[in-house]
Amino acid sequence: MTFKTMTAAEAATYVKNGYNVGLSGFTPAGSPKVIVPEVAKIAISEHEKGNEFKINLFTGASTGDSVDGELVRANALNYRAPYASCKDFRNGVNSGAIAYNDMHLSQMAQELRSGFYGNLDIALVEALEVTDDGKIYLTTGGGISPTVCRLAKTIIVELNHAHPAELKGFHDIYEPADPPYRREIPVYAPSNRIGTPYIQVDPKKIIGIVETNKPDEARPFNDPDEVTTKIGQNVAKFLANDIKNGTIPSSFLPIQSGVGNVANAVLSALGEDENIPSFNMYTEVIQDSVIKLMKEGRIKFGSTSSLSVSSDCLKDIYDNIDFFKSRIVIRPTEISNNPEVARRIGIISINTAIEADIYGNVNSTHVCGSKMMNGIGGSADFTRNAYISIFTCPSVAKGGKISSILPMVSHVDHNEHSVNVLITEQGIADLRGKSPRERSEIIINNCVHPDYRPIIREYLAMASSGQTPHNLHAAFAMHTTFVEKGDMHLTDWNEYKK
Ligand code: 0RQ
Repeated sequence: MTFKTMTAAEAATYVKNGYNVGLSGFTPAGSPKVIVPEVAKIAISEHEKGNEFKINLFTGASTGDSVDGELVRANALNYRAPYASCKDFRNGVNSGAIAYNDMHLSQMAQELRSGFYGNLDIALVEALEVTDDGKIYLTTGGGISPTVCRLAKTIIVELNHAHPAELKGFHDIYEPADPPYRREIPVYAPSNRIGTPYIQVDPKKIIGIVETNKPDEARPFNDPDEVTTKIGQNVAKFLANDIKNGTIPSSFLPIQSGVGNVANAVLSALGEDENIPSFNMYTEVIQDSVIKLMKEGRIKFGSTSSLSVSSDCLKDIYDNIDFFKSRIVIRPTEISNNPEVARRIGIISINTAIEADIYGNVNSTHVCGSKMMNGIGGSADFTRNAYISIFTCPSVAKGGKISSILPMVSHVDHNEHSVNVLITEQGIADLRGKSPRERSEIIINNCVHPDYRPIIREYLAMASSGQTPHNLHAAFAMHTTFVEKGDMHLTDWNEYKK
């Protein structure tokens, strides 16, 4: 069977108003790049004619600007799940124009299979190769591809020649059966392979192939600075101490690390600390720092759902592809982030907070309780099931006008029962085995910026009773001071003393 080749513009005509569309990829890595901008053009032209044109979009994680950016600017997104990090998208969500279901990444595929979202009309999938009998070899991202390919009524493949044929073999495709037929997922170590290097689909569903030659839309990271380096060093110090006292075995445990500037700096610091042994990763994104540490022998193996790296770094991987092929496996997110596997292999999770409170609750998603930043991503898939769960953040944001540690978080993503350790550039709060009152002492002493320590101490003095002492009149006073005055330095608690 030879598939019909078509232009991106022709492929886009198969995407209709109101369609549920599933995409390949995880972050811009492995996301389709040329068809969606053509869908956005159709939307603009339909809107000019006075017609409705919006789609519902399901992905592995964030995508590139050619997906979220183009669709938002064309006002062509009705609904989106489960994660996005594009600025235009953020504005669209916070204005109320887009319905966004921010959810755990490990659950997206299962929820699609459960039928919570209705039928999937079409899958747009970036691939290295498609065989006549329906074997699809993916590129740099795993995401929800196996599930969307199986569920969608039709599939269009973007065959991207920017990726070398040698990338074939990086993927380990495995889709669990649904309850009550599900068995254990037999991953006992990050390097275990349990599936096939391709997705098998019914070839009759592939209605077209669009040939492209476009690199992944890599996002640059800020280089580690004084604050993020200090946070990383504190994480390394904490882990080295846990190895020394035997809490972590001397052979170490697999590391999961989130996405972003802080996570990138933390991994670099772990690599540089000689008290941390060489380690494996069981994670959802491999960023530039991981590749560097693999070349130095500091990271031995990485299980991931994407190679979310800069263009130079991807070129480096492709130039040394045999070296990396034996050290990296790319999995569907349902497996890379699987709670069962994370708990079994005993991961150490390291994710980033937007804000945390004095009892150890963490907000990773919302600014001042209502404005979405990116989403929860996979952070809770790992945090809730980790052997040790760590959250990091700078103690202050926006030049010191915001304290990242507050009396009460304005939104909860990870609660006090799941968060083991909080680390800022100020220090380490080891919350394991502590009561809420004990936790508040350690967090204020070790993690809060000295500028905000007296302010938060004063709050605590006003909140004297209960298992988890709070003063509900004052719990959000630092947030409201920021909203009103642009700065959280609250000078007078008197009006809250009721
Ligand atoms: O704003 O971009 O305007 O400068 O948030 O902050 O310090 O650069 O940190 O890039 O590591 O991102 C939590 C957003 C951190 C990210 C978050 C502002 C700050 C800056 C970015 P600017 P930094 P990072 C794996 C796991 C949730 C999902 C997750 C994230 C911007 O790590 O999205 O972990 N995590 N997924 O100024 C107002 C505060 C703030 C604040 C920071 N308290 N109030 N603004 N900022 N703290 C990945 C996947 O699942 C795919």
